Amino acid sequence: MKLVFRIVAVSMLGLAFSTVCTADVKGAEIHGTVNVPGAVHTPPPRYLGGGTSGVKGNPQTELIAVAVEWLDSAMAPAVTDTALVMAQENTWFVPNLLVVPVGGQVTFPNHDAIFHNVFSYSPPHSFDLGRYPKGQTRTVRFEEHGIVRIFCEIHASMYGTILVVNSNWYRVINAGIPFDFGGLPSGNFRVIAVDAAGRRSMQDVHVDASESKSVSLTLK
Ligand SMILES: [Cu+2]
Repeated sequence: MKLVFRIVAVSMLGLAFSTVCTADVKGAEIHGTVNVPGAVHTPPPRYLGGGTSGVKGNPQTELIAVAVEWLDSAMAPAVTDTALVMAQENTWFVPNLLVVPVGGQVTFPNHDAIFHNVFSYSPPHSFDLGRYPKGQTRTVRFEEHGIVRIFCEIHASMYGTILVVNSNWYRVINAGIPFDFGGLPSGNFRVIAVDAAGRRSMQDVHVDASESKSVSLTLK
């Protein structure tokens, strides 16, 4: 009698499990667009110490980092030991926008013939790497999720942003290009978008299994 009950219970569990798996095969999807109101302020051209190249406006300001964080799970994102790169080039941070998972690293090589500094006062991770010359680099590991604004104390025109996400669903897109994240579990998500100037937008959204939801974010 006991054995029969156990077999029935196990097969019911198996049925429930396979039903969940079937429903999650496609997964939920969040897609949408990020609206960028007006152009980012572009500082005037700056000239390097060597005097060889006048530097044009920052061509990267139309990039947007976008991610969805799963609010129902504290699961740590997958991280590799490979650091992303935010270089100092022609008195800019290049690229000046990155998105990294919590625990990820960013390296800041100086490619210019002048000294630069890299610092942030942002609460998720304030740091100051000091001044260093061409050919040197420093690496920072980001352990808290949030938006980290990056600056150089020597050159006020240098700015960048690193979006640190507690998620495996993230990417950098061009402004105006729709994004989509598929294969999501059902549940509650926070969609986060930020640009290099630190303008941001967030929206919470719930998706059921296999549901596809659209969001529209406007950076402020
Ligand atoms: Cu600098």
